[in-house]
Amino acid sequence: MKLYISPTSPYTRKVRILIRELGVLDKVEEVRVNTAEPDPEFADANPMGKVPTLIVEDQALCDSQLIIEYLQKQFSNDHQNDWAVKNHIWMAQGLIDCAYQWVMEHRKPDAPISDAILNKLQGKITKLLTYLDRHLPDMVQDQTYGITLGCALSYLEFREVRQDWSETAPHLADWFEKWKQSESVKQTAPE
Ligand SMILES: N[C@@H](CCC(=O)N[C@@H](CS)C(=O)NCC(=O)O)C(=O)O
Repeated sequence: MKLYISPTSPYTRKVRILIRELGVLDKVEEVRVNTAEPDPEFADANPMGKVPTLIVEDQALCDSQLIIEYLQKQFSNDHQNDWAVKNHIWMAQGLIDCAYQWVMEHRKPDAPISDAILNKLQGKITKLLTYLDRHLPDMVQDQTYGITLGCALSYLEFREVRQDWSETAPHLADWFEKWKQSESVKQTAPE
């Protein structure tokens, strides 16, 4: 399998951590791409031009959650059917989405940065952190949830989207310190 990656992408990191946790790194070739100037092979594989993209047999899987579900089915037979857990996975993904949009707002090439958009995103981030903090113990045993949440919190830190979140979410902050110690997390730190 070939996995198109960017080493700073939080979506990519979710998949890279899972691959290491499943012990299947030897089955995957990780190929760095520049999404701003995609090479033709990558552009052909994923018309959206986004990472991660997993090439498996002759098809391209073009979304991190889809790739995670595929890999779990192939290598661990781990299916999550609990809707509350699935919903939490999407909220943790929502935290990544808000943080990523916040970063993109700062990188707009021609338009001025909108304080209204930044404030709206920060408001959502606060609400998500509060919600996820409240429900942490019930959910965190789930592998996909833990990975998604860790990548989201790490991205807040890495891109300096939010500095003070440990006061908003003290349980998440404690959990995050432990999460950072695992080998798969250290190996995929953004560069
Ligand atoms: N929903 C997608 C989002 C992936 C995504 O937006 N990746 C970013 C990198 S962090 C990307 O490739 N951006 C380049 C672009 O949109 O052109 C997923 O979960 O895989």
